[in-house]
Amino acid sequence: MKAPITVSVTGAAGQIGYALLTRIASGSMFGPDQPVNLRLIEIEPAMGALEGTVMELKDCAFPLLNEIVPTCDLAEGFSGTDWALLVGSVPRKAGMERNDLLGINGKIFTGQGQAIAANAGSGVRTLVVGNPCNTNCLIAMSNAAGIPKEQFFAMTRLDENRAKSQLAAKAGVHSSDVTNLCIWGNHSATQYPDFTNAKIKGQLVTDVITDREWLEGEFIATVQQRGAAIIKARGASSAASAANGVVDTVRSLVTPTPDGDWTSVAVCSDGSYGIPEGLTASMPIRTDGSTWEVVQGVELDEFSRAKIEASVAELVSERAAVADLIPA
Ligand code: NAX
Repeated sequence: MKAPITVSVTGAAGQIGYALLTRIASGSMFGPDQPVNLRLIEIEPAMGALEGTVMELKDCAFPLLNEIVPTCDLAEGFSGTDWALLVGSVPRKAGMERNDLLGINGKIFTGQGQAIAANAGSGVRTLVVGNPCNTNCLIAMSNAAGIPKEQFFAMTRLDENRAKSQLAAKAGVHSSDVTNLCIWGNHSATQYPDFTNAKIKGQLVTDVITDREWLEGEFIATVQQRGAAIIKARGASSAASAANGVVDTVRSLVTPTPDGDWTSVAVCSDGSYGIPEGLTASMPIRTDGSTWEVVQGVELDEFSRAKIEASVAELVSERAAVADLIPA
């Protein structure tokens, strides 16, 4: 039996946490022969609800679940962890401006970044899900002294999956037939699902779906607004699909990327594609299962470049809004 991997999850009593923890404990994230320890982090008022989630996890009697530690102490929560999944954050309430949310949640991620650096091993990898996830990731990374920037990620995989599903439905194929789909920029309504480089069964999407008006209009809008559409229909924000996005993101980072393909995740920009260095922006990534690289040479037409620039401009303004939370 392999040694267990330790996974810390913040916001563990929330709805994404509820859908995510069973997926991790059942082996969906790290495979059917990899035991896991779970460190479940919540704020004090949610510890009662977390206890309920812990009882359910125990009641599943998962063969791979080695240990569960519920805690509201960050040091305990991140102690010796291999993966920090930062899901918990404060939801946007009526009357709250985007910058208010950035400020409130930003403070959560300074503390968590520091606690990760102080308590996890230097190899810890962090995936930020709590919104605004790109900028929260930037804050956590900037406050985690000593942890390499390459080990911080923010989630845009749910958006990639949504985009693949929309293209597959339009073309009458299965979503697994869609490859090379990159979400560029911010996980927000400005994100750009790049259909110009995406492929269906190896053929360019634009050769399979010739309705360019649909691709440039309805397709992009549907992906950008999918979160809001789910809230409208369900009365609650996406949870199972978001949890699935977390599982897919981590799996894609720990297993080699299939030949010729790439995956979307927001990473610290190295300046590729003119995205300012240091911003946490989503782009096409390939990995051998341990180290990753930004895929170079993806051709971007004028339409794509304009869309990416708009999303990157939003990231620049978010970074400016939280400048006081980013140590020089
Ligand atoms: P919930 O409100 O159901 O759960 C959030 C949980 O976080 C709560 O249990 C709360 O007590 C906890 N929490 C708050 N502050 C905390 C802190 N400082 N430390 C630890 N825990 C804390 O939200 P849920 O639906 O689970 O969504 C969680 C986050 O994911 C939200 O920010 C949401 O916007 C974001 N999402 C991000 C997505 C992405 O693709 N990046 C998609 C889904 C989702 O919208």
